[in-house]
Amino acid sequence: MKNIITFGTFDLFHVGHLNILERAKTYGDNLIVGISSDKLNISKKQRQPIYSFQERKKIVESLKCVNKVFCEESLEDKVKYCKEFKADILIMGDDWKGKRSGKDNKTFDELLSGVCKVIYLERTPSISTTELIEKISII
Ligand code: C2G
Repeated sequence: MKNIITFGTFDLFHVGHLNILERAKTYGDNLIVGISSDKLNISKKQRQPIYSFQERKKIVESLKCVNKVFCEESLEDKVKYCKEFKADILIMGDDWKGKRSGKDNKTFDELLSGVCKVIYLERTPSISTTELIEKISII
């Protein structure tokens, strides 16, 4: 059984989120999703998510392509999470390709070398939570 892991805030859930989750699932048998806590989102995006962690968790775990959801408390714990869930592949949108993050300031490839494979999938164009907030706020 191949375990796929991915992470995100998944705020104002939209088709870009759905696309990456459904495509990630095709790489294995179990899709495990780390959802950023409200606190982590504030440190990542300098704003409170629109939907609380509980609401975002409820939406993501309702998807038939998702097998397990957990709370991502810190960007620094990625290695711990990947080992805990015995991840074979980390899959992220390609906005993360080459991006350095966390206190180690490492890319996922550097951070997870020897832990699990890392694959980046093309982001869904022209949709993001930030754009949705901007569009809705001017209606
Ligand atoms: N995504 C996508 N296409 C979009 C928007 C998002 O493929 N139009 C992908 C992102 O690349 C990411 C996932 O959907 O893989 C979740 O996106 P966000 O909720 O914005 O999460 P992010 O802020 O990237 O948090 O530890 C990693 C972080 O928790 C990831």
